[in-house]
Amino acid sequence: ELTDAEIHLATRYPDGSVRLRNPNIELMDQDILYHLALGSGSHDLVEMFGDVKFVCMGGTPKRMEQFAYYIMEQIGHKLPAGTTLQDISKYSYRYSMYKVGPVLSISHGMGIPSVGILLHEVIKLMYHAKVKDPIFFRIGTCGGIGLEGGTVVISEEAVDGLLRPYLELPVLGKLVQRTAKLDKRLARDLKSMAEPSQLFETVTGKTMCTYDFYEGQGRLDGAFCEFTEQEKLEYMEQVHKAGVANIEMESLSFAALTHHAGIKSAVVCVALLDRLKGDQVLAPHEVLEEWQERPQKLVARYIKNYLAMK
Ligand code: R2B
Ligand code: URA
Repeated sequence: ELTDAEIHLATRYPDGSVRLRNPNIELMDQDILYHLALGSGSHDLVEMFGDVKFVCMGGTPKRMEQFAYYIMEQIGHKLPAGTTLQDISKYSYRYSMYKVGPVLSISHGMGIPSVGILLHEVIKLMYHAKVKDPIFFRIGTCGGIGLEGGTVVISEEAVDGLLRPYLELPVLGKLVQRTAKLDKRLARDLKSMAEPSQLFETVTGKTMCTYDFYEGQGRLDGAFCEFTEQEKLEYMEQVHKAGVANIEMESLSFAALTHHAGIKSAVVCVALLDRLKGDQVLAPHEVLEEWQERPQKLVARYIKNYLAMK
């Protein structure tokens, strides 16, 4: 097993640009990033994306559009006169992508398959655009374990529903396993920048990533349920004891694929409820809206600070 630093070196070119661990790509005369509605033949990807430093992903197109406007204000970025923010991937009808100076804000949809497809194409985009040392963030929502709704959770590592710290994917009839590691330093730096708020807490912990929102997260309120509340709570206590602070549906793929590409990444999610107390998301719309801004604010603070130190 290689250390983080070794993987980081082995997977990047000496100048920090993203190295693709796939010899086929450079042999192709063009690479179509189908789900982004972009291509290396049809677009000048270096010109369009060469200045990117941060890639921020979250579930919904609306939230990522809001984040794009928010980060624009925070870093004082001005759009060229007479232009407005455009969804670069609009014609994919799959994901939305906004670019604000060095920041990309992209929606990833729900679940490991959706974020996985996106990551393949965004990592290739970084390679084609010759971006150096990009940092990836997922800003999302989750269920907390023993945490009040509104609590922000910074992931230390991602585990699956069996508490295994890797992504498992069948490839050519065999199971391939990829370690789901996140950047420890980045997580620590984010934690140190957390708002000392009386209103909510920011914590760190393991994040459990599941293949389903209902049965896969031990909910009693799906269309099907074949376990008791007692069994659900025993499982929650067991994973809680193993260090799991929250449950969501993308971190495993996000951590595994960024780590495999030698890209630093972090996952910051706000808990919408405490899974020890219930299953339904009951908080009113306005409350949910405000909660979802919390991970955005933290990541924006990191980006702002990073750019100011340059
Ligand atoms: C959090 O919220 C979504 C499910 O409601 C899913 O994308 C996730 O990880
Ligand atoms: N997202 C999830 O995946 N689970 C929750 O409980 C809430 C949001």
